[in-house]
Amino acid sequence: MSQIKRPARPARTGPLRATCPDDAERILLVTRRVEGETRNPLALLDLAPYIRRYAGKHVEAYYWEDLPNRSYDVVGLSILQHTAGDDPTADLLFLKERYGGARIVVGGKWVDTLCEGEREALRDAGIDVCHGQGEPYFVPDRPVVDFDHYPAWDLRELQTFMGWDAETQKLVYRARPEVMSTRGCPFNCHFCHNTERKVKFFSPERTVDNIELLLGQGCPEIWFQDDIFTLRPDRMDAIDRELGMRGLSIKGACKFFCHINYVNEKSIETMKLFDPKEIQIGVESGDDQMIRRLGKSFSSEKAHAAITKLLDAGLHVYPLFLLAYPGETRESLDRTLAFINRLKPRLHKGAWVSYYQPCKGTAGWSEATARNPDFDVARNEDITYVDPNLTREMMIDYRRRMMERPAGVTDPEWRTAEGPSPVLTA
Ligand code: B12
Ligand code: SF4
Repeated sequence: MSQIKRPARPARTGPLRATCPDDAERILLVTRRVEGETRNPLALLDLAPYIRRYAGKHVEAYYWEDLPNRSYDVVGLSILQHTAGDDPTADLLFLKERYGGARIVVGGKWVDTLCEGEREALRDAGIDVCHGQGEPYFVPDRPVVDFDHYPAWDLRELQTFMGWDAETQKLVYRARPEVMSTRGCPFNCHFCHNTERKVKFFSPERTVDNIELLLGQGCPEIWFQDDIFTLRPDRMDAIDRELGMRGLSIKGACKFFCHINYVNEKSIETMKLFDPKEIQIGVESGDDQMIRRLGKSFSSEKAHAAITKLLDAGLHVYPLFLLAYPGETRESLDRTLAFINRLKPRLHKGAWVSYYQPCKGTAGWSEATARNPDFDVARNEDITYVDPNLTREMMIDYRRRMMERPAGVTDPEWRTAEGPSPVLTA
């Protein structure tokens, strides 16, 4: 066992659901927590109770820094995306050594970005490779994932995922606000490695079970991570009704994403039911040609009109932009800056601007490789890719101006390019 002293849990607890016999196969699921990460590891929170319910196995889930000293039959590593500091292959070989005798398996979006040759090399090293959904890997007699009866998260996972508190410099127990009410996305943005085109909905009951669990753990707000949360107002309605029936409210204490193409009277009416603190909406660029290059199916005028409708309805919008995708020019950056400046007086905390990170397996990656192959993987606040049309200095300067707080605005929620994360020097 790790020597770490566990801080006390919050008093209110959520339900513990799945159980399994003592002699069941033992599975350990682990994932690295990116430095400074403050998010729920969704894949492991989903997989653990699913395996318990449908395969009756004993499952434990931990962050990498907290690996237990026990023996397991299977050890699974989940990787969403590896950052410059990690080496997934070295991690897998380390697990193989540390848990000698256990079957080692790797899964997660990172695996989906590998080519077949790279996956084969891992298999040759004695590692099982799960490409795609993990549920059928662990529960092979249920090859189609049962989304209708998908079990809700289990409190025990949340309790083993400890977090580092920068202020107190201590490990703390802290549930994060993220949930997902769907899987998959029907869109084809050229910067996104979307491997699940078909949208599958979890039941409203399961979504609300997860919300109840997080609220019970003291989460002050709920953040729906689905890019297409507003795709089906009837599903949002059903979640709202289920919350009401249980006497729960996340009104004024939730955030979600919305898509420009799904802003209409019905969806706005439903969004208002939730009284969201914030609606994030991916615009990505204010330049029509760049919007097309990015694979989005709307114009800048349509985006402006959609955001205006949301603001007119009294909703708080936080638009998201992606800077320096291949083909970006000073002129397209100027159009994006003008787009943001036009909206800025009505935005409660400005706009969020990410630097483009080429992701393997996407159209953007192929373009970026052809134009300037010298890039790495990192957080979207770091510059790794610089298009030949641009310089680092230009990118830093445009991002600063796009995120600048107007004179007189004192709202601490307004996030500028300088904070709270450190800015990379050119
Ligand atoms: C929601 C989302 C987020 C959410 C939550 C992510 C999460 N923890 O799942 C937030 C906003 C936090 C987020 C952040 C980031 N994201 Co994101 N995100 C998405 C999105 C839209 C959906 C992901 C999803 O469906 N999650 C649900 C879980 C359950 O699915 P899953 O992780 O794939 O897990 C399944 C399988 O992979 C498998 N599996 C997973 N682990 C394991 C382990 C084992 C052992 C086995 C057998 C199987 C297995 O089984 C799971 C269940 O079927 C995708 C885009 C898309 N449409 O796919 C991008 C995406 C995953 N994100 C991406 C990136 C780059 C990021 C960031 C790094 C952005 C950044 N630069 O800062 C951060 C990383 C944060 C982190 N370290 O976790 C990339 C990943 C790139 C890649 N490797 O392909 C994607 C594909 C988008 C893109 N840019 O192309 N993201
Ligand atoms: S960026 Fe969002 S909307 Fe576009 S394909 Fe990816 S998940 Fe879907």
